[in-house]
Amino acid sequence: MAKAHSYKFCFGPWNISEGQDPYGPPVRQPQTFDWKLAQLKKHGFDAMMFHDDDAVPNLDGKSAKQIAKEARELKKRLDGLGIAAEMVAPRLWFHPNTIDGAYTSNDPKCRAYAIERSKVCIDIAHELDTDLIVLWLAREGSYIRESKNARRCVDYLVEAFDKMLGYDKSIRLSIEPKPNEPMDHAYIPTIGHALAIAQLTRDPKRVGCLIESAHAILAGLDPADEIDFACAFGKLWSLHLNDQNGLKYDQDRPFGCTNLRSAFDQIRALERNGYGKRGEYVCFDVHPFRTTKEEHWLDHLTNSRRTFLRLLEKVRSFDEKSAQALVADRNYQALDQMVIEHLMGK
Ligand code: XUL
Ligand code: MN
Repeated sequence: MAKAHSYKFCFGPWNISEGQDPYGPPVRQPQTFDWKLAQLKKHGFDAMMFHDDDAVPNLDGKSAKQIAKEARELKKRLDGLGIAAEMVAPRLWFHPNTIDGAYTSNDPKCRAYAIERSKVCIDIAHELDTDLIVLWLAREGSYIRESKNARRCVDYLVEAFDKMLGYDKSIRLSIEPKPNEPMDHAYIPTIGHALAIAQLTRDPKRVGCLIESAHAILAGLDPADEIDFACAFGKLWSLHLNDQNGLKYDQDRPFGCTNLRSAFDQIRALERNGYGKRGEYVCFDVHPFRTTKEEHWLDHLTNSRRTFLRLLEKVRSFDEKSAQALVADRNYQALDQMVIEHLMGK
């Protein structure tokens, strides 16, 4: 294991959500952005992650000058509170121009919109002093295979990434794969796909990835193995820890909620790769259960952080020497029970 280090934590304004789902309206009154910011530091978090329009609301109707001014004002407020901006992500799934995809839309005008919007996102990131652009490619996929040419869509994606990399030589793109939802199938469903497409771009060194536990599980993969795989390439630049109960809609459950052992294994993978030592954050992309009352509105975040820190102790106190002796003896039955006993405690 690498030498012990401490972790920095992060969440996004959308993680204090109001409880709407496809079948029902919000059940909590929206909180102000200022309130969300104030909670962050108070509860042991260090950074906030942003969609471009979390940072500058309604940006499609605003001039470049106005956007820069609002982003600079936000940066001042963040500085005043001692909060860093971890990343900025272009929201490429809301506007009418993104109905049939953004970078991979069949309509050239819509593809051009997506690229322009991504450049605005980069400008905002610049003002907020982060070089990390996260790309959750929400609508880059299809509902039916015949509607798009998947081969051409790879070219469109590379073209869009190249335009962003060329627009600002200091940014890094961190692709957040997800296999489905809202699409039937996404074109970049796993970390393997993200790192493969990075190689086709003009500057592969500046294209990495972000792993979300729930997204890996939805792809039928083990999040801990995905972490090790990305780290083997030095490409894990951000992380959305949460949990997911099987192959359903994206649940964004609190970290460790469904599978404590998997959460333990994810932290073990982070530890052995020294994740966080180069300034990377542990972000929790979690949502409250719809039943959550307003007075308990932050519990899914504070509990995820608490579970992470408790499991980190478990990882660091795991008897590696005995575990390795069992591995050498190929006694995985005993190793399995050893992990279970360790997690249960005495
Ligand atoms: C969607 C998701 C997003 C991204 C940021 O499933 O995880 O919230 O993390 O755009
Ligand atoms: Mn996410």
